[in-house]
Amino acid sequence: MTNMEIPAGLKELLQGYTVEVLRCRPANLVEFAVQHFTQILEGQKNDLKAKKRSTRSSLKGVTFETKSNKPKKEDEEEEKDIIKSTTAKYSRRVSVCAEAYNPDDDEDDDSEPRVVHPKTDEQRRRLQDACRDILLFKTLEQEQFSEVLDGMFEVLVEPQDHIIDQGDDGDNFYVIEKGVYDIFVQKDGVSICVGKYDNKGSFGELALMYNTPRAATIIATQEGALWGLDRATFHRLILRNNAKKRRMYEAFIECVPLLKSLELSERMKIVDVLGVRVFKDGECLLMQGDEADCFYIVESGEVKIMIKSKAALLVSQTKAGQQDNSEVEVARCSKGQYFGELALVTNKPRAASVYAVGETKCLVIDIQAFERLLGPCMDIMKRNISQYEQQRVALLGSSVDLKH
Ligand code: 1OR
Ligand code: 1OR
Repeated sequence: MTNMEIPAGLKELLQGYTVEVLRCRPANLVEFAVQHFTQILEGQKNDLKAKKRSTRSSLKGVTFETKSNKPKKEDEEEEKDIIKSTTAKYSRRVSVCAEAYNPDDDEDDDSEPRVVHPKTDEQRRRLQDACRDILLFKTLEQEQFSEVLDGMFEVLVEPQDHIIDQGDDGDNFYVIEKGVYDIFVQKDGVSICVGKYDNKGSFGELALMYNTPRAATIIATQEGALWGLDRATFHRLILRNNAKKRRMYEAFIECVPLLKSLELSERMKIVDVLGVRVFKDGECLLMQGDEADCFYIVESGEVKIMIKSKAALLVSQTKAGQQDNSEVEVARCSKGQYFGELALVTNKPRAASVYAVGETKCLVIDIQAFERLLGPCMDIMKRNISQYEQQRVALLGSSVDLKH
């Protein structure tokens, strides 16, 4: 069986090639492949030369280097090879997908000194609270997460402050500690408010991830506090982690039926921003009536959907021995299925409560990323939403029947 193993890096190589084919649409696939892989090979040769030239001993004094043990170092080298092997001429600045693998080489270099902004205990506590639910941090190892916290700095804001202006170059990524921030996007020269952040969340990741101009303007509507993370630290920690995330989730995400209609590059952008959460058996993921800010895909385990309504009440009364305080199970979702889209699509509170059945792992996507990336899947979701409606009618009907 061992000789059946897929060589490390093969997937990434083929994926990189596929992305470039989709993007450049070359007439001759074979000729394009020769060009593409020659570029990568040349890149690798240059990297090797550069590696030999660089005096690795000078890295020894850097704080974050000293802690790493051998296997981790090898892992990081492998990570860098993936980052660099996909850095072909064709993927420079143009392809948003490939850019994620392409952190600026100099900024991403291990020799970049680790940034530490000293904080009081009180500041660190506030920072930790603000970062607890930040999806981009959810897949970081503990050590990387604490490096991120070290690298963050406090930014106090006044009403009407422009934190980010659309079109600018990206400097920092921001986590919200408090305050309300409007999101404006220019459409045909007119600035339209497309949403807001209300005392939680984060923004400013796109320009840093994909090396693109700022995609929106973010304006504080009241006094507030943010935590900034500079571009170099974001690259070093978040982008490297994203390369790992892509490797971990690309196979799974390709099998999610909802996302089938998306292009590979679009699915990879979802992977870049998703977070992962693990729930214990019986834990409540969503509460009916709550305000919604996330969308979920089950990675492993199962969830049950429970509703508390007149219809549910009628049904539960008919089921002997059911003691669920008028909540009734209406559906289950398992691996590859999604939930939590209804409130985001209809802009209403959660229509049902959701509980883990056994330990359950979910991929989580925030509302802004949902709106930005899942537009093409909207038809499928709307079709399924209309089925909820039919089901509701069916349930009502059956409960009435049973009563008589
Ligand atoms: P950035 O670095 O481009 C602006 O700087 C930030 O605004 C961006 O990262 C996101 O973090 C955030 N489209 C693009 N960026 C958005 C959006 C958005 N919402 C928040 N940001 N859309 C709105 C979705 C509610 C899509 C509008 C068509
Ligand atoms: P949400 O954001 O409202 C609860 O949060 C989620 O439960 C909801 O999105 C759906 O993703 C999911 N009625 C309402 N929500 C449902 C239903 C449902 N099934 C799953 N969800 N019905 C069951 C249809 C089989 C209708 C019940 C009367």
